[in-house]
Amino acid sequence: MELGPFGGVEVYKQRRQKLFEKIKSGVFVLYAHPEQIRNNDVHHPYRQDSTLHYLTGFPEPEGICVLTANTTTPQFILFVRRRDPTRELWDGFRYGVEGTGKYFGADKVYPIDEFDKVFLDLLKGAEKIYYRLNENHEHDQQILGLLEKHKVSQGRSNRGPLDICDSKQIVGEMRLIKSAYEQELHRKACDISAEGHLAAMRATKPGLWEYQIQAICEMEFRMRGSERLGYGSIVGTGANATVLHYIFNNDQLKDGQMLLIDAGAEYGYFSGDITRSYPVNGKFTRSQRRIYEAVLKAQKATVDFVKPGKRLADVHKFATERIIEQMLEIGLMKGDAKKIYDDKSHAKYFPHGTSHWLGMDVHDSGYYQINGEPRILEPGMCFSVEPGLYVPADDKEAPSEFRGIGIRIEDDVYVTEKGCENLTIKAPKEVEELEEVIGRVR
Ligand SMILES: [Mn+2]
Repeated sequence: MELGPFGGVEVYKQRRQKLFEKIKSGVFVLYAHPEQIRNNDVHHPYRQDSTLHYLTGFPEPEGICVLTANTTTPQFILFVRRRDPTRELWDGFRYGVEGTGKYFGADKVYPIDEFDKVFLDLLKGAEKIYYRLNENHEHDQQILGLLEKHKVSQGRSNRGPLDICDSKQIVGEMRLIKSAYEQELHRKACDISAEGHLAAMRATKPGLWEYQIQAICEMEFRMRGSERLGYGSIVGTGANATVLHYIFNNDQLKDGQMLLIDAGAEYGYFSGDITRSYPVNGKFTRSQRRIYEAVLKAQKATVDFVKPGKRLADVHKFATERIIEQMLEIGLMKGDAKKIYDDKSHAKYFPHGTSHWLGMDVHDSGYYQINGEPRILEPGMCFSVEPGLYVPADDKEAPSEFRGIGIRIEDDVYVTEKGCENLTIKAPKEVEELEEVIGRVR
């Protein structure tokens, strides 16, 4: 096992440096993600909170990161679990106080059980604290209790407790614009994700089960160096593809159906997010091809539309207009395009947004609006472009040829100086490319 943070301490130090400048005379406090119980004494696989990872690279649960800008020199302080031979025998290695100090570049490291005492000292002279409320009740109790003690310790001041600002919003704005190094990691996550989709396509054939296709896709992720998934994979055959967040993945692929896979690998804590839809038997029927190409045209036009100065709201409006045009073209809807847009009746078949921020979290941090206005796109922002059409199997209004078909095509794009870069183009999406690879096990 390689010790220390992924990629070395320097990158985390630079991020903290930027944050110190923003928090001025405040104290910033952030808890590690708690472990989650699956059943009895079995835990879900542990993954660190993205914001805590972003600032420290520290991978363990039950840690707290404190950044103090109220001191003469800014301090980076970590509270961590003590080493414990018995617990380590059962649950594995811990850095402990000494190891954390050695590998993570902290100015000071304390055992987590000393947090209450030390934190009160750290609050001296602070003007406010940065903390995310309402994410974890126990953490809230601890912090609010300490703020009350801090207030009492000031004697009669007529002041209330210190002001609380949100910790994750301030870092979220930093995380939204990715550095060249971050883009490099993200590009790799997207490459690996595309390779997983390609492997799944090659293996797809009637008779397999959704969870088997899932396993092939995820095995390729892992074999290419992805430690874990960016999110739970969605593999839906036939009408299962019309369920947006289908999670059962336990149905059998049948000849003549379309298959939808929404899956992404994580690399260096960055997540890919790709969706592809294609015929189980490797050959589009005429109807499948018509509805597929309707979404494909809208999706490609929307990727081309992305450039700095536009807003995500513009991207969504553009995608929606293209999808409506295409629905009218293939006869999925009838009527006037503008009227459909205005009364939102397209939402019956295209019910979700076109994009979300993408980064260390698949639905990444960063404001979507500033002062109530959709924000302007800038180089270094990354998001998904994922229009879709979903026709319920029992929809009497839709032409029968399209019933029970769900199509989503999703790529991940970076805003560049002049336009955008599509990071997931290696996952085939053209009809001819798909027909070439489906079922062709290497
Ligand atoms: Mn997505």
